[in-house]
Amino acid sequence: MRSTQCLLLFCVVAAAVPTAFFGRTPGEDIPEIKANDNRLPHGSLKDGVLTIELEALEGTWYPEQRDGPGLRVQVFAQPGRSPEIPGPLIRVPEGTEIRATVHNAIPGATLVIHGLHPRPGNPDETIQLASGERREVRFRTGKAGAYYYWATTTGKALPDRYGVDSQLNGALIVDPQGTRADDRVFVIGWWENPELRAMGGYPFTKGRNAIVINGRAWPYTERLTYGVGDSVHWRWINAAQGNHPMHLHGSYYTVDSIGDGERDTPLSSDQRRLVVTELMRPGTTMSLTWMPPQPGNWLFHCHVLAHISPGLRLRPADKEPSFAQGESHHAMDGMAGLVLGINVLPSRAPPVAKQSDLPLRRLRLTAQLQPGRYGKDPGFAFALQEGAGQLTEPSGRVPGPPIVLTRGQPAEITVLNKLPEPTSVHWHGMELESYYDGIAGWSGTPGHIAPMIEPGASFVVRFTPPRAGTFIYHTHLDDIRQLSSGLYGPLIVLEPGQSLDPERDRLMLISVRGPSDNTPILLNGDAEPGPIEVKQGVRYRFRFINITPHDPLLTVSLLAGSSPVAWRAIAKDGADLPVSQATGRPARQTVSVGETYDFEFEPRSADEIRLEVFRPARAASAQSQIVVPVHVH
Ligand SMILES: [Cu+2]
Repeated sequence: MRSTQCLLLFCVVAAAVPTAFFGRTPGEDIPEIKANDNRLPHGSLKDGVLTIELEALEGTWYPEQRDGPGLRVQVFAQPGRSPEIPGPLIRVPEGTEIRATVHNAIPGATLVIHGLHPRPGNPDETIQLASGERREVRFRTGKAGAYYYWATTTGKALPDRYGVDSQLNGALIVDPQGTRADDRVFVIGWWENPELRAMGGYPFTKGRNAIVINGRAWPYTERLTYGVGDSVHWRWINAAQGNHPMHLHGSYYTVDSIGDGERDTPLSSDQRRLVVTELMRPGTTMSLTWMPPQPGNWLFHCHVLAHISPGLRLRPADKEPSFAQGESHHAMDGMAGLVLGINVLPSRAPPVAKQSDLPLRRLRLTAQLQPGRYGKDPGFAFALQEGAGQLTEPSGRVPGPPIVLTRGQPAEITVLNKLPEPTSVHWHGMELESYYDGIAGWSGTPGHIAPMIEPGASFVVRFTPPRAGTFIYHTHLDDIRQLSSGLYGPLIVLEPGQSLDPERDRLMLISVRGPSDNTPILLNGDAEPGPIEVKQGVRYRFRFINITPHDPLLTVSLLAGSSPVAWRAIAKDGADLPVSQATGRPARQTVSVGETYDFEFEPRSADEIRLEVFRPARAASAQSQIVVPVHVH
């Protein structure tokens, strides 16, 4: 029954889309493309020489299910084997000579290959092959690091490719001499529907895209399994268009090196820092280390909601075979694209429960509905209550009220859902147990998986914040709509004995107003906020939060005239910066989606200054900035 349904759905979908991009024409013989998990290096390595053959050809790719929509794309392949996305992994020790025979087997297309050269390298050094042409290239690797090769048949630059040649990518990893690879390599790819793109300005959350990790989109991406305390090493390559702030749930990771494909720069111990979100721009790479502290199911995903929305699926969400079987599986149905699922197994030693001397804090967070707040669309808002205390004004203000907790003090937050639809709350940046992480149908351990919070129901969350800093709470269900409708707020953790001083502690939360496609950005809920009043000689802590749905390149600046004033960096994503990085610097910072940054600012003179939040335009009509006068007294 099920497979018949799938087949039927596939036929309906396949019939509705043009064959120019989708699948094979009947009778045509083009190979099926497999997903490449980048475990097995290509070629034979002998006496310091790697000999490989790379063939560029056309095939059919199934980024979702094998019986889902297929895409006709160009790829790299090992002759005689199934072509793969990403292309064959080239992985050798530093100093190896690579002898690659490349062959352009794409009919009627000129192939321009980048990246088959020593590192650090020149991005303009390319190899051009006419259709049918074959050539041998020889080069020595150069410096160890994570790199990639890529090609185009449309003459485009890497961040501009989107259609038939968007998957001509492969990883090129150069290992330091004498080391054994214990890492995994992930290549981000993005195929975008050329017909929809040609229409211009269409909301790509409603388009048909394939944004993939190693050739597959969520929930068909690989499941990774680790144990608590393992030292996990990953190399990420963004061989695609798009800015992707990559967010880890439930714990921090450390970025060990960053690169642009031609150069890979290891960070010294002084330059490394803990993050829960790190922005990857088009064409960049990063290597990271992560030690899972807690068992259970976790996610690593892009925080640009358009890149993980089910609306971008090739098979429209309403035509998806449902994963729901009795209990909710929001995690499978409700996301797509750039999401990786991780199962962490418990360690053999039982965890040592830390007792706290501090009394349990009991809070209640209520999600409420405000009909007609955004024209025909309702607004959503959070209200907060502590113990028997007053509910914060349920006036529908966004952001939600700050939840202020204390490091080391256990908190119990009852999330009560008064919306007419299910919801779920994620405690962004918080190190907690998987069950409370807020991904309905995923968070938790086998047999103990967190549900959605149904209308009228509540869900009790328990955690003890292990560090003081700036965090976020936000919905993680029907994300684009629920988030832009108002379900988010700042989550601040203070050191024991401290209280939030609204004079010195300035929350700067950036979000959007309402669920339309082209909605303005807000600073603390306001599109045109009033002046900021500060006093000379007083030390302020500015806590910046970007919880917009799709604005990964927001930049905040404190300017005097056209120049930034000075501030001191304190923390990123809730973790204090190491002393070597907690330094004074020009007051300008890109804050990507899902990042938080804390800066200390002490006004020194009564100069006229202003705070600017700059938003690179996504669409012609999107408002580009918020400018707030800062009055120094
Ligand atoms: Cu993304």
